[in-house]
Amino acid sequence: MKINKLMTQLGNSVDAALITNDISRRYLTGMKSSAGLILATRDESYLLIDFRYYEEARRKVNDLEVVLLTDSMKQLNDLIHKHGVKCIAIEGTNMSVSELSLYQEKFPDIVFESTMLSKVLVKMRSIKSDIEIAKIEKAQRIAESAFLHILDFVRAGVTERDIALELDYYMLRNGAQALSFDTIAVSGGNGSSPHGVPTCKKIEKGEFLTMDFGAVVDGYHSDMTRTIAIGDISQRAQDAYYTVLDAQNKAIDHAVAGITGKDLDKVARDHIESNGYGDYFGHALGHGVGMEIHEEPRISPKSETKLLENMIITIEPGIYISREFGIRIEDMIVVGKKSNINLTNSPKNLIKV
Ligand SMILES: [Mn+2]
Repeated sequence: MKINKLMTQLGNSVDAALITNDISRRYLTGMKSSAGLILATRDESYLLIDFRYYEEARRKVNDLEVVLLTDSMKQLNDLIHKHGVKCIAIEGTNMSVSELSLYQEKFPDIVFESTMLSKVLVKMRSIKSDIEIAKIEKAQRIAESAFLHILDFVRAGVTERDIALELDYYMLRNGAQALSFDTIAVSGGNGSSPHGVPTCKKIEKGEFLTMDFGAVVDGYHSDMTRTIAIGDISQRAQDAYYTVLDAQNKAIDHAVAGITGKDLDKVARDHIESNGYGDYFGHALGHGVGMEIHEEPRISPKSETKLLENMIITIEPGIYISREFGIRIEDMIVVGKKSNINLTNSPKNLIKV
């Protein structure tokens, strides 16, 4: 039924939509494939898909007519004429210039509208259905059980790379179909780059270890970060940790429908600034999560987007002091009308191993 909703939201200025992007196609059909086209018209919608996926599509895809893809341009041409299509919305943010010129050359009488479709799809995807929320929650359960597992594995002398590999292996062994992104496990001075790459550096007593990781279930991603202490750490490092945690908790309290991305970002940023760490939080507070690890809405100082019920966002403030240490704490939140649900159950009080 997503396809009907899409056509309604596109309004009357176009009479068809041509979907060419893999993620959009999966979102609208519920089926993963590496090639294929959707042509949605006012009366009927078609999934043109090749032999490799045709049988599966016939079984799984109900709200589009499944057509065996043989000659895409000829088949599109037939459908365009059959439905009297004159203006087609295309995914401007995903289509290459050469692809667009090919369509324009093959269909000189058709007007291609390249901004609306991407916008409508991004907005639709940002608001999750109960089924989508359940998939993300399942992915998160796998990640947080990996976190519990890693607490037993981590000790001084183990390398960052071994920790990352252990997290990956655990998640894949316990139901993750893929990893959300390259797992981050960084310690000590290496932790001050937010997206640092795990190295062969051994973690040492007195350091922080930051782990940012996630699992994929049915195409939906999870995203979490925890920072833990190896042995005793300095008072200054502890203060910074609790500044990040308090900033995060404050922001979570404000993550309800109606607030803009920039106002939510400001809640955490103001707290970090007022504690003297304003220069050390150099990235956005969070982002939407779903079929892509980073999607709408953005929770950044520039984002005018208002949060809506059933958006899933991360809240991940940090403090990074060059060559000394880095701290980040990240939870995933389902936005509600007046409150929210935190999908991340892993403890946040400073853990010392
Ligand atoms: Mn994240």
